[in-house]
Amino acid sequence: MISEFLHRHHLLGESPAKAPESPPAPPPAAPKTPEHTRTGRSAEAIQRAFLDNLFYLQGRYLEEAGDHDRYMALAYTVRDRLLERWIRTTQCYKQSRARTVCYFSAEFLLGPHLGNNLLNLGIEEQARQALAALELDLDELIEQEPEPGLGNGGLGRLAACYLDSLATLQIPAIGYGIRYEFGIFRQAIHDGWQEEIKEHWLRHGNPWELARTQLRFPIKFGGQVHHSEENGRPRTEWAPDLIVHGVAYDTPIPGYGVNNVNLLRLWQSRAAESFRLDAFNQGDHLGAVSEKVMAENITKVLYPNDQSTAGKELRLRQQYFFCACSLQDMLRIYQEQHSAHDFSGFADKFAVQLNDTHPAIAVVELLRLLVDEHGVEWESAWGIVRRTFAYTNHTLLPEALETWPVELLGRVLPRHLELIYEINMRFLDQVRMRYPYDQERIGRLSLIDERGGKAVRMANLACVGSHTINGVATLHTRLLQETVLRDFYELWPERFQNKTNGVNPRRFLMLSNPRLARLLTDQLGTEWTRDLSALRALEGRAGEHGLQEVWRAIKTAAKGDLADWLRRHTGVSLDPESLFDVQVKRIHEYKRPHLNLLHILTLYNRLKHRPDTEMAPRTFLFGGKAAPGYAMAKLIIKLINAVAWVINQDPQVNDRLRVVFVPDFNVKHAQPIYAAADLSEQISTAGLEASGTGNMKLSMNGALTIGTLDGANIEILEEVGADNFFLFGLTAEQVAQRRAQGYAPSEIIREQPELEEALALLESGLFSHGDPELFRPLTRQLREHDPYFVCADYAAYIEAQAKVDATYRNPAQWSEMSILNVARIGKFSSDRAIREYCRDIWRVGPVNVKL
Ligand code: 26Q
Repeated sequence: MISEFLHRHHLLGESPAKAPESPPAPPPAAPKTPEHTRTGRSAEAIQRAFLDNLFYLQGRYLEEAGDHDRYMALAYTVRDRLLERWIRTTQCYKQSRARTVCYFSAEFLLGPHLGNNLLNLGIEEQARQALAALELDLDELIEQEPEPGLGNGGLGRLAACYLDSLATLQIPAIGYGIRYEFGIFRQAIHDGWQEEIKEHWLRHGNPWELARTQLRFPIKFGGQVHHSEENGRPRTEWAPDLIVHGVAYDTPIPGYGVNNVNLLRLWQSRAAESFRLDAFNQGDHLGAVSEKVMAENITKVLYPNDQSTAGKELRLRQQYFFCACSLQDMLRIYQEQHSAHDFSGFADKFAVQLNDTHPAIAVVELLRLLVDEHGVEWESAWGIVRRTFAYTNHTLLPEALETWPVELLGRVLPRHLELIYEINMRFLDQVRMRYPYDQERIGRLSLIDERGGKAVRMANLACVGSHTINGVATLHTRLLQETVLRDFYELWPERFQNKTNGVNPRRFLMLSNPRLARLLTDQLGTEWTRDLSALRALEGRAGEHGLQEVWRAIKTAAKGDLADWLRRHTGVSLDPESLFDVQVKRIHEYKRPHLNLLHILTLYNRLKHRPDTEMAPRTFLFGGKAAPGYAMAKLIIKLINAVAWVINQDPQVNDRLRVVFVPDFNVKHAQPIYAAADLSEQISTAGLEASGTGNMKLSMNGALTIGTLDGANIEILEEVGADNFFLFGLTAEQVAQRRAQGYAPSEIIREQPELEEALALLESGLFSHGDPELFRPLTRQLREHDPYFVCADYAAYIEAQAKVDATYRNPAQWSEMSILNVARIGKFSSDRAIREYCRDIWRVGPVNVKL
């Protein structure tokens, strides 16, 4: 059975057919009554639609069309098939009067749509056939799509996984965010250094969105607030000095294998045409034009730093802009369906999830809309707010906790600052009753940090305005309760929950790794695609020789694909038989890519000293972007590339060691990397990675993890078992202890000659054309402060890596462990995570959509 599978799918040879399900079907044949061109799901209807769109939308005959035209024609063909479901979904949701989840996020890192939408609609095979009959290759068209990079990393990608799962679980949901004109920069590597290239992802048009130009809201900025009285009631008027319009752009989010198609609504800023007309007419042309530029700048570009918060005014404007648009949109929907004056049912209609503090200003904005614009009493308005919002925290790094200088917030959002002070006064009155003499605690809980330049603490605002606060992995939630949010936990323990992250198995297994997906379906049926825990059925078979053989063949084939791609894009050639050791993620010191490098340098030194050292040949793959202003992260990228050059050219070692930095790591490039990985590097300093999600994606694709007890690694280890995980390093508690005791890396370096030798090699100039100073900032930091405990974990890491090597040299053992990893990874599906959010936080249920 197994070997039949191998041969049927050409797993041992090259070029696989890609679809995970259904056997090859006959060429397109016209059904009896031809299906509608815009909605039919047969290969025949899809082919007709494709040719129609090619002609009528792209203005091309097949013969003269380029790849881009073909991609667009197919994209429109798929969009048409989404539209009827989308409209039907809106109707069904409206009729059901169900509660709608509104996921507020400054980032949605969706990745390319075409492959995903074909898969979720269940028409991939038909599309493949339709194109094949025209001698076109579906995968080549899928390859054409540019990545819409509207996010930095984990947090943005999590939002995208959650949107897919919400639709798949048939939950009425809207994603609200920003339509950045420029997403995350494209990373190029020149002379080993990262260069940032601006990425105009909309240049060739975006077939996946519909501009709703009629759906626009005015958003105010700056100016003054006037207080007066009207019929004995206080009246507040905000006279802004700038009004910007927010225009809605809608993207359909189809669920997998259901008719539900949910909505992602992103806001773009436009100048309000009439606002400065008077100025323009009075001759202030420049003033009017500069305001237009100012207005349209708001959604121009995504901030590319993922773990630090430079208090930039434009960032605050972005945050407020999208929250204010979204809340006005929700009030409009509410008023269409309910009374226009009674807002007491608002929280029953909507559940808002705040994706970190980036949208936390929404708490104040909803309060303002209710109190100032709809005349709701403070107490009831605040009750509505508190029942509406819930807040997810994604970080423990103190430098990543958002604050806004009071001066800045007051200038951009004067009314909001007043409201924040009022919320704070009422909140602190409560706190004082509970802790009458505890001034320090009151100071820590306050929404305003009064030390130094006053600043508004957005995490405190999010906590006060939410009914539920959650962390993203068990350890992270515990550390939140013990450290950053300790005072809030002591005050309101009942508000805290854990929701361990999950990832979308459709994108990160079915699309990323079609061979493995096909094997799983062949062996287990399709249940696992909707319920990942069904992979457990593989557990008892992990020792089967035949299964292991196919398992290895599938991995080797994926490694071959990646090697081909890398040869074309970087010129480096790799051996698919070597161990693919992968660290792909944003480059940050706390994730410790330099610990990985120290291991590579250690192996290099060993091979140089003892050329006959036995080891499984290894390919070290790195990928990830550094924030443009983060000098140390950029130096680490330079170092990875420099080490790669020296090692890959050195005939004494390059039969056993290869190093590659994959440029421009993004969702699209990630998929084939996940499929090809043998070893997943999850080596952050314990206590610093909130969860990690790449760890889940890699393990889901059969990579074994070498990792610390950090974030979700701990739960992955619990699931797959300690025997199937390479654990090393200090625990979060030990790190905290060592930090408190005063940690001195120099002592450790003295006791670890191989570590000293690796550092000395960096300082030798070998990787810097003889310049011993180039990497000095890095080695100095490691020798003197080592804030991320790289030296402290070095020995344990090297030892764990030796186990990796020994295990890999036993293919049966490695394969068994790999199969067990996949069999036991079900927990980390975003479907499981979303089910928990629905049950414990949002209290929402499914609405089935029938066509
Ligand atoms: C904030 C203010 C100003 C400019 C930028 C930012 C900003 C932008 C993005 C701050 C943080 C981010 C992104 C954070 C992030 O991706 N965190 C990751 O979230 C994942 C999903 O929960 C976790 O798995 C990771 O552990 C966590 O690092």
